[in-house]
Amino acid sequence: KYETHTIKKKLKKDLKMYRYNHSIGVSYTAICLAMKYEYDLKKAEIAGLLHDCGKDLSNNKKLKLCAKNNIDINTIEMNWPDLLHAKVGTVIAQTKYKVEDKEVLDAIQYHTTGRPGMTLLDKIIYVADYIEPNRIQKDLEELRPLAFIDLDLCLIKILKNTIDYLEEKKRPMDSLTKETYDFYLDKLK
Ligand code: DGI
Ligand code: FE
Ligand code: FE
Ligand code: FE
Repeated sequence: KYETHTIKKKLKKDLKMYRYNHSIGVSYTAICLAMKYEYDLKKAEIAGLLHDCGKDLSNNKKLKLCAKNNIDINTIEMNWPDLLHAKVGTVIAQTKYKVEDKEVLDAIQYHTTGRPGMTLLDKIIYVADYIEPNRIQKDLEELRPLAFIDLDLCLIKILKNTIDYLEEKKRPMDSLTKETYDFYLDKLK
């Protein structure tokens, strides 16, 4: 297992500078949410740092890495390989960053689509990814404080924004994105 300063040093070489800065932002935001919701700070920090560790590989390399590691690729991912950076991230987190913790690996795997029945760490990383300080969307004034008041409500609002965005851009939707939204909307009622 690596110390976080070692992880950061390696990560800086794997990512473009802006994405490295984003990852640091997600990491500290995840730590803050872990403080509020009483989760393991170290695990939140590591998941935040590594959630996008597979993102700056070429799409070709992403597809190859999945093939080599027997990772299922659905049709949406085949047509939109950027979605694969989450699954690819779990492979790199295990091989290069020596992460073994299942909760950390799951949080990386589901950080883009979410999943029904998300763990607390899944939610922390999903939300931190969207609200971290380097992000500039206009809905953040509402969502940043909300994350520290009602994590599930914040999660649903981010899912809704994401789905609206995908529809507007006519991008293919992964079934998990929709299933996650339906699952949490149902829980809200
Ligand atoms: O990697 P980041 O940019 O930090 O964040 P992310 O991994 O959460 O990716 C966000 C992007 O992923 C955003 O532009 C919306 C997109 N996305 C989320 N769910 C889906 C999706 N894109 C497609 N095509 N289909 C989805 O279901
Ligand atoms: Fe990502
Ligand atoms: Fe996200
Ligand atoms: Fe991210």
